[in-house]
Amino acid sequence: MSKPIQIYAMAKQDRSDRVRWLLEELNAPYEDHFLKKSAGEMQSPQYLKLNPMGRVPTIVDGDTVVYESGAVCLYLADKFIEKGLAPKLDSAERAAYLQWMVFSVGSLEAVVARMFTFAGKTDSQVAEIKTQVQEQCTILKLALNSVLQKQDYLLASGFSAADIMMAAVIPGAAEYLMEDGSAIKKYMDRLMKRPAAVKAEVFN
Ligand SMILES: N[C@@H](CCC(=O)N[C@@H](CS)C(=O)NCC(=O)O)C(=O)O
Repeated sequence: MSKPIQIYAMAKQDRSDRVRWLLEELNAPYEDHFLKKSAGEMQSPQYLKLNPMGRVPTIVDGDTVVYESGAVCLYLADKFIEKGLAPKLDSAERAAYLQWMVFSVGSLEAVVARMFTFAGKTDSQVAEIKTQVQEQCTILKLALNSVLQKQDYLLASGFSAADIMMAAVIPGAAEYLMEDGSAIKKYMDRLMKRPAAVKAEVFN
């Protein structure tokens, strides 16, 4: 058994959710360290040495420190590549896998995160943000539907770390991405029931 991966987070439902879900799927040991923002722990000199932005998640694996949830999941799926949640470097599916991993944070989460910026905004500003998110989601769904209407997971070979990244982000804009009966809703229904996701409390 490898040494436990140390996860720094604020709560199980922040962006550390995807890291914990992946580690549960990999059956790899980990230890959580929940930082108290109100007590200044995100900005402590010790934590800033790990993540100079004072954000979470960050992982420590022996001498290796990684932050940015997408990079953390890429790193962990490769570290335990024998578990089959990342295609090998010479696999024909490696390119699609990298594409979806980057899409999940770079394209999808960049839009979905706007749904969490309503504090202090007027009703008309909120309505404007929602309109922009809806417009962007319409475009992003073209990509997701192109695969999910023909297969159960992002990769034709089956479930991978890319599904964890995507499924952790989609519910943030459920009203624009998870319409009843849609391929994305059915995809989410499959993923949300996975025992590792339930154990990691990703969708609580
Ligand atoms: N792109 C980064 C985003 C990291 C991020 O913004 N995390 C939030 C929590 S989910 C955070 O640390 N916020 C700082 C704060 O609330 O002070 C990632 O995916 O890891």
